[in-house]
Amino acid sequence: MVSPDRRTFDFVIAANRLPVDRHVDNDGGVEWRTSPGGLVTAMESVMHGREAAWVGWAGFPGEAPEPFDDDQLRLHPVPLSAEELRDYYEGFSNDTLWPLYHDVIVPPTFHRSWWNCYRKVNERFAEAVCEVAAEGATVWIHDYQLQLVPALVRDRRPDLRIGWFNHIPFPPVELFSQLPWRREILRGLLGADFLGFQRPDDARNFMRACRARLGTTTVGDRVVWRGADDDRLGASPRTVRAAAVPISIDADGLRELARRPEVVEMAKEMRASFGNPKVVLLGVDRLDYTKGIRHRLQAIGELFEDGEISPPDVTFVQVATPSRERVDAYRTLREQIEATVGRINGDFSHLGDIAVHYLHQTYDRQDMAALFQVADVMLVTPLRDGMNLVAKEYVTARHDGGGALVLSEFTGAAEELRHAYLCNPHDIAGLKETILRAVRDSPQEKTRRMRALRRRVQRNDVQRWADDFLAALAAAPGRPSREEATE
Ligand code: GDG
Repeated sequence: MVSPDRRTFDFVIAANRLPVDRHVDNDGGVEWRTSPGGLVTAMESVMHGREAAWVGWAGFPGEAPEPFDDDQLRLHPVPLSAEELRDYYEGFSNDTLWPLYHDVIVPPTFHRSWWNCYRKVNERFAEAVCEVAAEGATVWIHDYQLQLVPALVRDRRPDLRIGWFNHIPFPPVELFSQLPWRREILRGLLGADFLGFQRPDDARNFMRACRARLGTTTVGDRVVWRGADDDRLGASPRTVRAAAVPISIDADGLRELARRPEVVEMAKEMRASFGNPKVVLLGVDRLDYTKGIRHRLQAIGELFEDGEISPPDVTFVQVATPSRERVDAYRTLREQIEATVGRINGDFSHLGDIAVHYLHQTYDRQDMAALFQVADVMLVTPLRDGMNLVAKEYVTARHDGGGALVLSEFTGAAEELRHAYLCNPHDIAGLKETILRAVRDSPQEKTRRMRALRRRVQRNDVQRWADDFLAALAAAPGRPSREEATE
């Protein structure tokens, strides 16, 4: 009999984090709880009824726990030391790749020691994947932290079908080319059979980078890849398909939650706690420089200054979830935002009437569903965002048909949510006008827009995303056609 720890699986997911969090109670008892998040929900639906393994970091540094089972899912922890966490995760992933892939909003930091650590950790993930993958298994790798894993897995296990999905944008080649290890990253990704991106432009950027930096041929949405160094006389060519598969949310689950009487009641209480204003404007973001919170506050501050809006009639609520607090750029951003909120409130709040409610906290799902229902106008104004799930959650949670969505053109979501009030967050005058339009348009106009938006998200939900990705992976050609091979 195969010992439970040596079992292998036909379906393997690899992501930086496992989908569970460890909780230690006062007596030292350990409990693993499913972490709330779209990826977990999406994967739950595709794993339904089949045994699968998930490879990822368990969320704390040092030795990793032994692999364990959570229902049908085998969880396979990958250890990261405190130094690796600093260099691979906070360093190379979040201070090199993240700013580089988000239009260089802040300058990326390049350190050779971070890169070496990224490579080493990617190898460890690849080994873990190979250990749990059965012969011919399907492997789905997630995100920018694991871009070398596809090729590292293929080298060891050519029998596997390998897919990778990028949750963040893929930058234009002019920016990508700044990366000292650009060729290694492209080769890493080309180990996959199928590469999924949020937008068609992201897939096109990737293919342009392959042409410019590796000299590969591309035919339609396929890259013809002849292996390391692109030696055209060498290894037999493979075809890698790169296409857009936009991620979405569990729309049914959220609608059901938002409709619960206790959530509807909670929304009423929240509105009362803000002083029952006529208009609540809302922002919900991880506290990240990509999300455009500073630009948004600039626009809101000016609208208060111009007298176009004022408390107690209008109030702005900003939830800024704590994020990456050990990275310098995030600490600086927090200080800037909190200084700006303080200044606006100093100038425009009155006793009992707050201009900006700033909440640097994490809320549970119910609270979020209630908060969305309180928002008359939702402000989603990132400078760059792979997709932005908050926009899709908002239109779904407003089951009463009310509300209005102001959405940045620089989000993946703007590709689909064309009925939102679209804006360019760099254009502060334009942003102010768009916010006012969303506040003042007729209820009929707003209802018309929200209905179209809700329908769109309902149709293209997270289940559809996962199904589309896996169908594309299963159909990926692997070998080029004769014409492609001779191009
Ligand atoms: C990356 C890409 C892409 C936020 N605060 C709380 C909370 N949230 C939830 C939101 C939403 C999620 O976190 C954030 O998702 P986003 O899509 O907005 O942004 P990123 O975290 O940057 O995610 C992004 C995404 O991956 C998926 O591919 O869309 O472009 O950057 O679900 O609701 N949830 C709870 N409490 C909070 O305080 N419960």
